[in-house]
Amino acid sequence: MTRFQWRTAGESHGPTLIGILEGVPAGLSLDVERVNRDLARRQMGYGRGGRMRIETDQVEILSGWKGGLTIGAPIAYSVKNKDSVIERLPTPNNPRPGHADLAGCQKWGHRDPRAVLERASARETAARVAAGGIARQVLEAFGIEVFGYLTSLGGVHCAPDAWERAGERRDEVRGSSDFLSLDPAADERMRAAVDEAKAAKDSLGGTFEVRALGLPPGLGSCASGPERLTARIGGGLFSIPAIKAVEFGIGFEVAERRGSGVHDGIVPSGDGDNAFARESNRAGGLEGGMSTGEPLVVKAAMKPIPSIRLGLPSVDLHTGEATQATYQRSDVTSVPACSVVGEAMVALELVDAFLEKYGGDSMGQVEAALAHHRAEVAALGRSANSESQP
Ligand code: EPS
Repeated sequence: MTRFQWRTAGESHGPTLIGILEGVPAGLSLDVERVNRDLARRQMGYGRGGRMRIETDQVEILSGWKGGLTIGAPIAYSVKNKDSVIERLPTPNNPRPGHADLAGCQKWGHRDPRAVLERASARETAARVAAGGIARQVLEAFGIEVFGYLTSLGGVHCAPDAWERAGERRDEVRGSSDFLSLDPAADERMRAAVDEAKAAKDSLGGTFEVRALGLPPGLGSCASGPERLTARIGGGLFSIPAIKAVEFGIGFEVAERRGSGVHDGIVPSGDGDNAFARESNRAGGLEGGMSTGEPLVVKAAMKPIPSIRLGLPSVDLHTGEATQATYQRSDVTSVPACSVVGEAMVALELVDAFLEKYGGDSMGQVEAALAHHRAEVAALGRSANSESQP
């Protein structure tokens, strides 16, 4: 069993979403307002529907801290729903292609797709962002930054060097984009794409990237499949509703190039902490299912939202007759929000792997284990250097 665990519960239009986090070390100074800013960021993005004007997501920490510091006990929290109308909403009889409606009714034997969609709804991801916001604060205390941003929407792509151009100003640049991208110059074209899709009664998907900086080498393991960090981060991203593809580093392009054009040469770094560096980072920061110490770079594709005003072919669950899928209310797109959820999922997977490796009951114990490993990595570099001496 891993040291770090998280769970969420709650329906989209029920009274509240709740979450429990276990394994957060004692002694973390938890900034709740920062978690609330993460939640507010998830509500952003041009193309959201009416629901986002109703909700103002705020986390309430219910347990696991005292005087602003975590105490090592499970952290329970809630994010309340203002639109708590589950018992009054009509039954959407005609399942939406692309949503969980039909497969869920077939799974549980429900006659009412609402019994399925209330949990399948992306509303649940608000609870994940709160968990990820706490996970990110654990990682940041050890110098690790996790950063998600949108890279394309409805076929409109951001500049490929947007990350490099934003540099240290990435937080500010992302905050200035209506789409949470690092290329605000693309906003206008994206806004036009959203307006066109809306006028056509349709929806849009897109891609986002998550990067993690400051990771020590050796998180995860090659010793068994489920321990591989690639599987864990990939699984975490695929657990987000609507994610259809995930790529690490150059991703699918690995299949097109020769080995020499894929693998990242190992070179002396001249750095006393880690004597080994890479000529490139096409692997996206992972080798053998472990972190290499280079930045983690992972990209994901979100499909367009299945609630489409246009109405796709469906069948009435009660009469069995061909008809159109039920439409109630929806976003045109929520890829910007999904980039925030992706950031949270990567943070949750990384904190799990981090605490698995350096786990201790308190932040101080984790710090000591990390310092010990850092010293080992530095020593490996020194022995490599001394063996290369005549
Ligand atoms: C969603 C449908 C919409 C979205 C919702 C996800 O909600 P409603 O059915 O209330 O109009 O707004 O997303 C959120 C509420 C959220 O917080 O992200 C769906 O069908 O998945």
